[in-house]
This record gives sequence, structure tokens and C-alpha cells, in this order.
Amino acid sequence: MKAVIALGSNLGARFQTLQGAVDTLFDAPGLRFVQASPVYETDPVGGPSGQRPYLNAIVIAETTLEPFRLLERALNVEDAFGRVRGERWGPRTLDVDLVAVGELVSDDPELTLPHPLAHERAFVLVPWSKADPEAVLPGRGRVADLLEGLDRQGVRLRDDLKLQRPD
Ligand code: PH2
Ligand code: MG
Ligand code: MG
Repeated sequence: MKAVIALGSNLGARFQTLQGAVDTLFDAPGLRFVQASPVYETDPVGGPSGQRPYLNAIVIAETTLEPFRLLERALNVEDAFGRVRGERWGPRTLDVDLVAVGELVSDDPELTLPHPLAHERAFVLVPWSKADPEAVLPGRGRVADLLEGLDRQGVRLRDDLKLQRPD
């Protein structure tokens, strides 16, 4: 199945953390790297004021893992990069979110698929549509169409930063 994974960081060495997350995510069986989006610098959405901007990107992968194993992998990678769980939407060294896994639609509170806010987050949809202009968010429609209704002002391309395929 195809998996779309969102990465975000607004604490510490943000770009090194994103690249490290890509390397670590794919450093085990069951997940194959397909493509990384460009990197964007984005204004924080929600959370306390005065936060640094984020770096955001998405990664497209092929997986044979059960969605919950994939979630476990994502949470382990967050932990490996010093994620401290504190305030909701507070600053974080690394956030790894499952945006979509195949066509799965699930309202399990432990793992809602697609990600319940993905359709309204330009910091997810801009990188995703750049990586895959034909992308569709299950249950919501074409990513390019969803983006038409969103403010993309706070999402700026960082073409000086490029995620490499995992080593
Ligand atoms: N993640 C959040 C809350 N707000 N804002 C931006 N710009 N980027 C994020 O990745 C982000 C956010 C919760 O995970
Ligand atoms: Mg998140
Ligand atoms: Mg998260």
C-alpha cells in the first residue's frame, strides 16, 4: 500500500532532524522509500504564540506493514529524535504523522485515517501536491482542489534544502 507521511520540526536543528527521520524511518523492513517532497518553511498553526516556524515535508512510501505497525514506527522515530510530549500543538523537535495509508478510512481514536486535519493544512497539502500533483486524499478529494480553498501564504518553499533518499 502507498503511505503518505508528514514530517515537521520547529525545535533544534530542524533540517538535520527531518533528514534523520527519513533515514531512520526506512531503516527497517516493511517500508520502502518512493519520494520526498521539497522542504517548506511554514508559520506555526495553533499552539502557543512565539513558536519558531516549522520545516515541513512529506514522504511517499510503499508499505507492507499494518497501519498500527506503521504508527508505532512513526512514534519510535519521534522518540529517537528527542520528542517531548507536552502541550498540544506546542513546539517539537519532530512530528511524524500518517496522512494517508492506501485508501483506508478509519475513525479509530488511536489512529484516524486519513489524518483528521490533513484536508485543511496547507503545510501538508502544499508539499504533497508538489510531490504528486495527482494526489487524492481518501474521502476528501483531489489535493490540488482542496488547496484552492486554503491560504498558502504561510508556506514558503526552501529550495536551498533537499531531503536525500534514505541511506
Ligand atoms: N504541526 C502541528 C501544529 N501546527 N504548524 C505548522 N506550520 N507545521 C506543523 O507541522 C504543525 C503546525 C501539530 O502537529
Ligand atoms: Mg502533527
Ligand atoms: Mg503527530
